[in-house]
Amino acid sequence: MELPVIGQASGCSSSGCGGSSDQLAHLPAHIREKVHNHPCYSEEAHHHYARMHAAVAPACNIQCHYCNRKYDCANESRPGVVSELLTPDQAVRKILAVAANIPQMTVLGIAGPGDPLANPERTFETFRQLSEKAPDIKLCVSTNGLALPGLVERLCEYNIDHVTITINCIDPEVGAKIYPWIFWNNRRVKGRKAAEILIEQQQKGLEMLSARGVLVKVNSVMIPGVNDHHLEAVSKAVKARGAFLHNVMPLIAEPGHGTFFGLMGQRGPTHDELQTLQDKCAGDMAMMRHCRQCRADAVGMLGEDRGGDFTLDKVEAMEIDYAAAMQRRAEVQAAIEANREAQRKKTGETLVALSSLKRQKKGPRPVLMAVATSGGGIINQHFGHAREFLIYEASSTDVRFIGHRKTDLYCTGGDSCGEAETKLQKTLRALAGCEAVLCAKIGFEPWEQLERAGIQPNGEHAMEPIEEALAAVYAEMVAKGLPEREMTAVPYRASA
Ligand code: CLF
Ligand code: SF4
Repeated sequence: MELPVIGQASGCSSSGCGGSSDQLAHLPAHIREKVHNHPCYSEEAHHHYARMHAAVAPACNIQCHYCNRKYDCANESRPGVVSELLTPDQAVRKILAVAANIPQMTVLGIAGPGDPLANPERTFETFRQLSEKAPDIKLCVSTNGLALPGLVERLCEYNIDHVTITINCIDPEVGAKIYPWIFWNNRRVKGRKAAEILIEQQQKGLEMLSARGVLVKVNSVMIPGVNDHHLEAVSKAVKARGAFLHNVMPLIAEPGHGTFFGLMGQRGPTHDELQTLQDKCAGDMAMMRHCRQCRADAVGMLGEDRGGDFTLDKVEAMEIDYAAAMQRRAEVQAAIEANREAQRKKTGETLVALSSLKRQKKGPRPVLMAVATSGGGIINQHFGHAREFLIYEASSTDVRFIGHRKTDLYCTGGDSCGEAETKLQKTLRALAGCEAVLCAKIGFEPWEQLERAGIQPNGEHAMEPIEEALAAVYAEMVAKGLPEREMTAVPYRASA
């Protein structure tokens, strides 16, 4: 499946982090067409378009040490986790209902809760019905890759243009520490041999898909001390075999999730460790940095989950006129594209704010900034309503997207662990290392506390495009003189 799981299952990105205007401009037109409205394959698109997952695939053919699919919790947001397992017929009804109610939903992914290709009949029946009933929806699948080579033809039959393979290693010695077993040719294979077979199948499947022009994204779970040193080599290898994008995601491991890594106390990476590795891999490969490690039944924009609005009983009660919905979808998506084009032009013009800095011989140091947004590529969220912040690095050369931080997913892991913290304290912790936070509005108390923590709140750029506003704030900070500053490392930790 997509990200690892209760822990995570196998998730999905873009070169989007680089800058300012159209990140897809360098791609050939037919590829741009495939990714321009895919929220995972294009960082820019994730501000505007939504995806949903159909949880039709319960079984898995391997075991990952970061996965436990039994877990379900309203606050859970890791791949592999679902509230309702659906039949293909139920899934298609739900997808049509979501498409009618969320016109910016452009992609349907099957990502679990097990492995979609270990459940080929359920997966392909869902794709078959959808390709007939909702041909405007892009189809996407995420797999561990074990069964992939044998199913490439069927994936192509339904025009599935986007496939994610979770590849955590290319060395069986490393693999044996991540995968205790696989189910292969009707028997369980363990240890190094299991990893060898899995790696071979993953690489073969990747080559076959690339040869057919399918866009393959590779997800890798960064597991400190296990495969972190190895993922640069993975990035090179998958690029050589035609992967389009690499998504290095942090391990999520908590004892309460019941995964092997969680119970063994295996830690996840810090923000800095993750970013450093992503930057190293980026030398060879386009990187995805906006992944939200979605549940296998997620619905909505990345980072939000509207699954509760589309439970089976609610869907059954809905009257859906899909012909009318198609019309509305086309209108809404045309308006989004017009808006994106206008934003790109405006940002291109106003990034001029950086142009005087670019001319300096030794540019000023970069600055991390946080943004509160509810989508649309603009600063439009109240500080107190933000459940996550987008993190950007502004420098004299560009404004680049670094990642996102959830306000309730962080902990230093130290003595304060387990103590009751206010949401504001958690938010301050999540914003460690940032020097400014841009939002639509902010109250007096958080303003004071942010300033005390060395983070400058800024509500002056409400409703402005994100990159344009960040460039302007950076230019102002430089003009006032940037103080020396050290970064703080904050580990990932899923909330209890
Ligand atoms: Fe889903 Fe994955 Fe398709 Fe996206 S998710 S199957 S490519 S439609 Fe996206 Fe979610 Fe990250 Fe996956 S944010 S976990 S990368
Ligand atoms: Fe879990 Fe299977 Fe996905 Fe691994 S591949 S994370 S075991 S569902």
